[in-house]
Amino acid sequence: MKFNKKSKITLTVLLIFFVGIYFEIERNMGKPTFYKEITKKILPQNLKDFFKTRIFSSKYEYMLLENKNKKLKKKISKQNEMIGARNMKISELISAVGVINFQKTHDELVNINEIGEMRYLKFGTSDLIVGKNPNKKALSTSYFDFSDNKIFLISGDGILSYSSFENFKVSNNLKLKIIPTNLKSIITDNKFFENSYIGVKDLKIIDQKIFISYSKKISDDCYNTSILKGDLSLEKVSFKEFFSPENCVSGKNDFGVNGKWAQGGRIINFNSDEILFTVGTWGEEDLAQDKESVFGKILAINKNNNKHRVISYGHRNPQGLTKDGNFLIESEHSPSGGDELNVINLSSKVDLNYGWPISSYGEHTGYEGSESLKSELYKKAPLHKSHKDYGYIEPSRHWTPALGVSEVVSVKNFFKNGNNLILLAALGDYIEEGDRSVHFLSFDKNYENILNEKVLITNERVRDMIYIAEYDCVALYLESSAEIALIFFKS
Ligand SMILES: [Ca+2]
Repeated sequence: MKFNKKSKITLTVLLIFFVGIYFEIERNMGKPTFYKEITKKILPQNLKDFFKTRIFSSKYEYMLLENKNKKLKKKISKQNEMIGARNMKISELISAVGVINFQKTHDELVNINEIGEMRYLKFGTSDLIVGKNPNKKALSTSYFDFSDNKIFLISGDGILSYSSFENFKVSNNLKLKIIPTNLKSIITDNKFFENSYIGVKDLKIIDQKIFISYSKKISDDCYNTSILKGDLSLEKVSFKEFFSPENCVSGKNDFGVNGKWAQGGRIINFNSDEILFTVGTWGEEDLAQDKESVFGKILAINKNNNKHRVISYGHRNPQGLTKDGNFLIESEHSPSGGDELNVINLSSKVDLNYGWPISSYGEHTGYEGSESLKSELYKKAPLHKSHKDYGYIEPSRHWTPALGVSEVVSVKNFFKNGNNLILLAALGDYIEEGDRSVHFLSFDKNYENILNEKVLITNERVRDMIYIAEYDCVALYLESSAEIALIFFKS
């Protein structure tokens, strides 16, 4: 067959025209366009289907999946809202009943080398249902303290209760009595009552005063970690603002990472005038190096006038804190890897700077695959693999992969030779990495070296831990399945 010049030009023009149409339709697939309106009218359905499924097959399938994904996301968020509303209703009903029921689920003797034999008891509940780690599926997050021979427990969504400690020793079925509070009138942020990162962060009783730390919403998506305080009573506790900074960190801060998990929030007694309080960075990492800012710090706060001073800084997310004489032992979450255990020597003359976010053995996360955000993060926060070389204090121990470090307690006078025993709780997911466990760390006399590390696997995220000297017992709150565990040392 032979083409003349005219038909060649016509064919070329037609080819360009159809290729143009193909790309134009492909480009606009899934969007409401002018062409779509026309094709809708002039093309029969079977021809439309043919084009969609054969000619534009991959793009068409992608579009279908994208639509499906959007619908599913909408459905999930609606269901989460419904679950949130139901949880609030259940919490109200439980509060009206006035007790939280716990049943004994476990009672055995365990033996750890160089620590000795211990009795390990567990009590579980199905009455507490609000978890404060939405990703890791904590069934219920709670915190507790011991005072006047009683265990006081507060759930992440603010249900306060107590039981005498004797009951834990003698009964299989425990009823923790609920103490009514005014929390629902103080806290108007719904996220506080839902499965979210927003909620109670610690409970501490000092001299008949009850302190709770919590994530406080200052303005839209802008939070800090604050403290409420009330007079301890078994009938009703009225909380008032105790420590509430004006500043907050926005979910859209300069670092571009929404760091709602980095809140800190631990409270311990410091001296007759002050408490100690840990505050995380909430994702605005460079605030840890700014001495004027409360974020990324361990603060001493006056019990009467609420004035604060910085004890140490350069912390990311200090989740555990305990005091032994002139030493503070602090645990701290890094983003990915590089969880730290730090010793803070209060009699030391050096600047108590622990390096975040200039030095860290961890790496950044939360940039969700965006290489440009990642390189921005390392420009602002280089995470050098030495603290000492940059003038900061090295951690006593760091863990990669991370343990998900939580509370630390000091078990005083455990070793006859003057060495020190520190227990560290771990959250995380993988027991083979040391997560979901309690770590028994033996330090020498002045907390200079760790001599030994033994692990008790709980196979549950250990959120809170207290040492009860009167009973030589450690109490754990296990958040994966809402259990209180007690470990009695057998000396
Ligand atoms: Ca550090």
